[in-house]
Amino acid sequence: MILLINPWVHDFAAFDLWAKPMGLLFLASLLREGGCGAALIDCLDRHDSFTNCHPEVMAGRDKKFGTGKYPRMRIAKPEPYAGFPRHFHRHGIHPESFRRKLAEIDKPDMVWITSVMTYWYPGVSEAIRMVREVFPEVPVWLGGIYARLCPSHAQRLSGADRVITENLAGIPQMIREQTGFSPSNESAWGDFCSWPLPALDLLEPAAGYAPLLTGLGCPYRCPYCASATLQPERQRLGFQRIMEQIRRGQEILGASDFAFYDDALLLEAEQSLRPVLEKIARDGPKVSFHVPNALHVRALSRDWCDLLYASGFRTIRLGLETALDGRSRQWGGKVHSEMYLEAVENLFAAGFSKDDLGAYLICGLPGQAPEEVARSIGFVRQSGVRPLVAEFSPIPGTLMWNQAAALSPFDIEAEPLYHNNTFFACRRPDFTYTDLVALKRLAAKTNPGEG
Ligand code: B12
Ligand code: SF4
Repeated sequence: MILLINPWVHDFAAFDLWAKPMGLLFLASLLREGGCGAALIDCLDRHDSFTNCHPEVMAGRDKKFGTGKYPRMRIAKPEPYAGFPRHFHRHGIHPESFRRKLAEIDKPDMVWITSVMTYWYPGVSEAIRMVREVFPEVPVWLGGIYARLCPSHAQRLSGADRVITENLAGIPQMIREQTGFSPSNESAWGDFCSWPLPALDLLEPAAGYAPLLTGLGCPYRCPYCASATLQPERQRLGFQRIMEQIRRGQEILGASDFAFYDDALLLEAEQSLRPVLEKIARDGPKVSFHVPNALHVRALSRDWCDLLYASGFRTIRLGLETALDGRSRQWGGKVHSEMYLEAVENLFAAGFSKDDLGAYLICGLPGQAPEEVARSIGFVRQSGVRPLVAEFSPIPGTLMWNQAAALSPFDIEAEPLYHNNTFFACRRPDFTYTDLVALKRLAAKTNPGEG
């Protein structure tokens, strides 16, 4: 049996914006299909009763559409954040609850830990330390986004026996070498379209929502994004697989809210997502879809917007990044302002209200001036949409990484904590942390249409 662990988030702030450990859920289903048992401990379970009753914990709280606040405990700030004027927290279950869950489980043959943001590595190391206390001889493997973007840091500091950076195709062979057990479904591992459905039954049933992934990769190469490094190949599921994911989310979790994790949900979706949404718009089921990761604005033609509305999309985020067309071209040209205005018109005409919509604007990129962001905020507000400022966070392996490293007064190459968007490591004399805070306030200040 392999024990899968979704570790804590150590951060200034974290909110469960439909965040589930999708990678681990797919791995669990691959393992089971191949004949190997799998169990999950989710340190980010918001409804853990031991945790929410514990006097040291600020309890979690449910919010709209299945989202919510994680339970959290104030912890000491890591040294690189000394002097940064924010409190620091461990988000997720109480460590004692984690220890109890480990103690209740039969000794696994291996422990697999995932990782998401690079700057969340302290939660990963803490989980590995505690696993070692309970199962000192069990091999611990670490995979996921931090492991792939910062492999040498993870090898040195995570405490894992092995850091996995390889494509899943090679994992069955590694399992065989480690345990002597051969998964019977070896050929499925390397092909996303052959993966079994994610093991939603391992999530706590009160989750309230289900994650959906209909495709991997993105055809664009925006210089600040790691999509191409993490998922170099484009693959899309067909009608049947997507419908099954939705049906199982309803059956297993009782979910009526679904969040898409795709990097490029609406691109090349004519033969995959479109027929699914057409069927749902026509015959049900009545569900709500949310897209916390931005949609590609260029895909939002009138008929796509009508379809999104009719099939139950409720939270739409648009990837605008900047309203300055020159800048946009420089950053890969995924959208321009006229295209954006047309998309917004289509969304409103389809029936969406301003409460459903938000447009991401990236803030603080190398070379960008605060006035550019302020202008973009004004432009988005004028269009009737809520501007959402996303602080630039430098990501290893991206086209902009070297520029960010040269610009930042902090050692972002040696210390992943500096990749934290809240910390804003690329602050500089002509784009200060105070500028960033002021821009965030400006974006939050007035309601759409009032600016
Ligand atoms: C969905 C998503 C979100 C969701 C939630 C994600 C979550 N689960 O918590 C939401 C919308 C909330 C989100 C928010 C943000 N995100 Co985000 N997000 C993603 C996205 C698109 C997909 C992640 C995912 O679930 N993939 C699908 C699963 C199947 O893949 P996976 O987890 O990698 O797992 C696979 C392998 O890694 C492997 N694996 C995983 N674990 C293990 C373990 C073992 C042992 C093994 C063998 C294998 C293995 O197997 C899996 C199957 O192949 C990625 C981009 C990407 N393409 O990865 C960005 C990404 C992770 N996000 C990123 C960023 C910057 C953010 C934000 C900071 C944006 C912002 N400025 O606001 C916020 C921060 C959120 C916060 N503070 O709470 C960056 C990461 C930056 C970093 N420094 O690490 C990414 C990489 C995008 C980018 N810009 O390049 N995000
Ligand atoms: S379009 Fe979005 S997912 Fe694709 S590379 Fe650009 S930021 Fe990343």
